Amino acid sequence: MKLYFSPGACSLSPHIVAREAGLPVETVRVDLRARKTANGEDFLKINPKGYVPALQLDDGQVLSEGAVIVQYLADKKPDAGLAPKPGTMERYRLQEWLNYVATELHKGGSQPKGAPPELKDEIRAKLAAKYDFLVGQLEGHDFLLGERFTVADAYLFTVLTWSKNRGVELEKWPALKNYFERIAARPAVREALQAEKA
Ligand SMILES: N[C@@H](CCC(=O)N[C@@H](CS)C(=O)NCC(=O)O)C(=O)O
Repeated sequence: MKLYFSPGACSLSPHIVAREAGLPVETVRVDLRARKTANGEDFLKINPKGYVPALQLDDGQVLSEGAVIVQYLADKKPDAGLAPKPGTMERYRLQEWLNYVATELHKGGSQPKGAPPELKDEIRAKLAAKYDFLVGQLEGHDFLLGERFTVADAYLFTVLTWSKNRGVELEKWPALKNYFERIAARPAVREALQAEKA
C-alpha cells in the first residue's frame, strides 16, 4: 500500500496508524501546491479531490478521507487493537469521535486565509470552547475511548499539533497538553513525525 502525505498535514494520522499497526505502507510525499508527488506524478490522477491523505491499495484502488483510511488500516490488523470490532457499540463511539475531529476540530477550527480578523477570532473562540469540552471528556482516562489508544487518538493528536498556529496554545489546557504529550511519546508517533521531517 502507498500512503500519499504532506508533512504536518492531516495525513499524519493514517501515517501514525500504519506504524502503530506495523503495516508495510510506503509513504509518498505530495507537493500540495503543485499537486505533484515526489516521483513527479500528477497527484490529481491519483486523488482527483486533490488532497491528502490518500491510500493506494495493492489492487490499485485509491481510498480517501482520513477518518475512513484509519479504520481501513486498523481493520487490516485487528490484533493491534486500534479500533473496536465493526458493528459493536464501541465502534460507533469511535466513529462518533472520528467524525467530531474531522468536522468540528479539523475543518471547523481552520481559519480561512484572508478572512477578516473578527471571523478568525470567532473561529478561535469556538475552538477554545471545544478544547474545554475535550478536557471534560478525557477526565479519568488516558485516551478518547478509555484506556486504549485508538485511531481516533491518532487523528485528534494530529489536529492538536496545529494548536499554536491556530492561536489556541495547549498550555491553557494542561490536561489536553498531557494527553498530547502522552501520545507524542509513543514510539510509532515519534517515528512518523521523524520520517515526515526527512
Ligand atoms: N475531507 C478530507 C480533507 C483532507 C484535507 O483537508 N487535507 C488537507 C491537508 S490537512 C489538504 O490536503 N489540503 C490541500 C488542498 O485541499 O488543496 C479528509 O478528511 O481526509
